[in-house]
Amino acid sequence: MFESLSDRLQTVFQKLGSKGVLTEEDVREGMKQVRIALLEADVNYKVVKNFVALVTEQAIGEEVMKSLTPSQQVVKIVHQELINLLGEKNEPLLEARPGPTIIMLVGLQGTGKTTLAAKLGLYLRKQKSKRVMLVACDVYRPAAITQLETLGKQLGIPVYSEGTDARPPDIARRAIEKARQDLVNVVIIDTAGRLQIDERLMEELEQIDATVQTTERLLVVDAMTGQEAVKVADAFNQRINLSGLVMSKMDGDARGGAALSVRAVTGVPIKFLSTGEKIDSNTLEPFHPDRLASRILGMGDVLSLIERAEQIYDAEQAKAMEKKLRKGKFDFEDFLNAMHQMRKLGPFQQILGMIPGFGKVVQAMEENPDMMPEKHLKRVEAMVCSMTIEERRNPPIIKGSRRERIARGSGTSLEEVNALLKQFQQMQRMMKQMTGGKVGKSGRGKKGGRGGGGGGQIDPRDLMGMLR
Ligand SMILES: Nc1nc2c(ncn2[C@@H]2O[C@H](COP(=O)(O)OP(=O)(O)O)[C@@H](O)[C@H]2O)c(=O)[nH]1
Ligand SMILES: [Mg+2]
Repeated sequence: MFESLSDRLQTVFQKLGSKGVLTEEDVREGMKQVRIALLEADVNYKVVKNFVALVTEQAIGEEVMKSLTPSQQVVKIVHQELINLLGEKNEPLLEARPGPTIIMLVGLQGTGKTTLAAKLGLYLRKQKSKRVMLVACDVYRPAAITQLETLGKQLGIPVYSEGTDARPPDIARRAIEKARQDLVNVVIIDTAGRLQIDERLMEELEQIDATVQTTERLLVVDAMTGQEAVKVADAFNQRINLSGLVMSKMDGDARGGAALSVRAVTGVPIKFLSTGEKIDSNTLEPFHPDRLASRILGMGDVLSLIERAEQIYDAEQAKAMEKKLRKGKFDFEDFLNAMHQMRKLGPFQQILGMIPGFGKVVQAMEENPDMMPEKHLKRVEAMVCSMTIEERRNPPIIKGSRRERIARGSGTSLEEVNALLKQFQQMQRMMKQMTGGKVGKSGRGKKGGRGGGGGGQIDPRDLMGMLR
């Protein structure tokens, strides 16, 4: 999502940047292009108009025009206005005191409510250490209840359900009683959807809310539905005082207009982005306006990447690996290990796309599958897997006939094996240089205590820093 918009905007700014001195005319022409780019991304017409007016007014101001880097100032203004448009800052979930916190998920059919119930449950348990309960209030389709129960079972999260005969407000009330008994912190209520806004559904949602006094009323918005999504959000908000929005299906190829318009039109904050059918901690992320704005402008999203790295970061393993690095004993087994860790971060091109300036690279790779790093990595992995344990631990013994055997075993060529071994040698040399002698000059030195033996560990943040 946003690739095409991101591309267009970057082209506009490149053009402005190539000019050095900017005239008011240049800025206005640039803003015209920005306007077209936003409209083509399906951003709401009024939102675009307002956005362009705000940016233009600031950009043709004297301070910008007379500054040393006018085009960069313009980018900065666009960045800031995008952040404002998206809601300024992350809005965390509200918590009820005393608990339990009650979250009601609402939205049209198929937007991803049930999927979100499970993702959110997992997120709250894993990241926030909450005891969670899911409640099945979509009583119109038996399959909906089974779906929630199956997800609950998979994740080990209890699901409260009374089948299809009870009324949703009553189910919700009894679920909350049960949650109190079981000392549950957060109750997530999955509700029914309709194909369109529907009076009876709205009444039912209002009744559930009136009965249990929900803490959060989150509307799940399908990002793929474009401007229609904005209309739906507006209609829901008129009836049910929404406390937040969740954009689902952000992994799709929609142009992104809904995500960019919905907050401005409804005034309701986006709280999460959901990016896949799979239920795991990589597919639900708290929404940060500044990060998305940076992503759109091709400044990358290093912060989200770091957060993700920290989630999978295994301190024990990192410490062990670091020790080996210091001794120059990093071998192919460690390499394989590191690769598996990295894979947990998510698909490679998605990770690359979060790094500033790599948006274009990712696009090129998607157009030319042979360039996919994933593909290359698979070949490397095959080669390493074709080595014996002894060879992995002691790469220098891999000579002539061993190399041929590895090439055959992994379905690669001798040249590839040679290249890999050469790269590995170079990497080892580089690592020895980096870790040998004076460590920790970069200043992250967390616990002070520099100088003493066994200092800091490898921190994913430092690794990310290297990529910048
Ligand atoms: N690609 C993608 N598919 C999703 C996402 N969220 C949900 N889905 C899929 O959309 C369909 C409807 O989801 P569901 O949770 O049953 O929607 P509900 O009717 O609102 O409860 C299912 O096939 C989900 O797997 C998402 O973020 N990305
Ligand atoms: Mg459902």
